[in-house]
Amino acid sequence: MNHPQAALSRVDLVFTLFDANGSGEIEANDFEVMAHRVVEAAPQSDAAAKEAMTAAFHRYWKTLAEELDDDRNGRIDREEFEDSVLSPERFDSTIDEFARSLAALSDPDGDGLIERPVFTALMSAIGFERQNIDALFAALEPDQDDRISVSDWVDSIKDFYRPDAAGIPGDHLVPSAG
Ligand SMILES: [Ca+2]
Ligand SMILES: [Ca+2]
Ligand SMILES: [Ca+2]
Repeated sequence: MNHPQAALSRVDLVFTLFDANGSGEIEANDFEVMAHRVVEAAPQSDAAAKEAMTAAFHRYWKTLAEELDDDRNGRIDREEFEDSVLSPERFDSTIDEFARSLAALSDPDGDGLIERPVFTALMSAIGFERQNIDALFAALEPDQDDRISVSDWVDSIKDFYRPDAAGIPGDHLVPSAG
């Protein structure tokens, strides 16, 4: 298999961010921490949107644990996690639900558009760096009122996890070397 370095860099970044409690491995607690942080960053959203986001995080962990925890110790180390690029189709529906929940949380008024402060708050809660968040926002081509399209963002989240995707907006999230 031939996976571009860009895809591996994205996977490594996701691993680092998902290790929200900094233990060096990904475990159930990381998803509790991350879900709490993300929901707290969306004060304008209603309870249903927050519950959907929390449920999507829980499903995400469940899928990772089922698919990647080879030694069944309840934790996923970096090596186990990198195997996710080998079988991306196993994560499609989980990532789809995650992307849609995150997008819904970012669009509390349901007009299909995301304002920059809302986007920045959510992406910061996930753990991305401000400069990378700004670069992604620019790549998603904000309109004259500085808003991006929900569907473009959903597409870019899903692309982010596609091993064969290269030169995509989500690559702006990966800190460049040096
Ligand atoms: Ca951890
Ligand atoms: Ca393990
Ligand atoms: Ca909106």
